[in-house]
Amino acid sequence: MFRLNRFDQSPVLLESTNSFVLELWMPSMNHGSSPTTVTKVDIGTYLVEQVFFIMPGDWELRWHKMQPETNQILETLTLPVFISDEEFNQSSF
Ligand SMILES: [Cu+2]
Repeated sequence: MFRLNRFDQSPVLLESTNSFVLELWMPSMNHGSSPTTVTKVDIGTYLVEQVFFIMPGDWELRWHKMQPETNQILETLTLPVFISDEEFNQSSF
């Protein structure tokens, strides 16, 4: 589960009329992973499933705020995440 908060302490709208998409991207190799699914659980809380890091290394979680009618990206919050060999091996079964 992922709660969207801003690191700079700027206020976050309690309710958003936008939809959200989480893109998994590996910048060093210029590829992503299969699309995730995002489901709204509560105001400001979203459940993300189908999150598959297909290899270890440096990834980016690109959290896109979408305009629902046009499906246009309005804003992107990028969070770096490192998947170690150990974590990768533990997650594949
Ligand atoms: Cu890669």
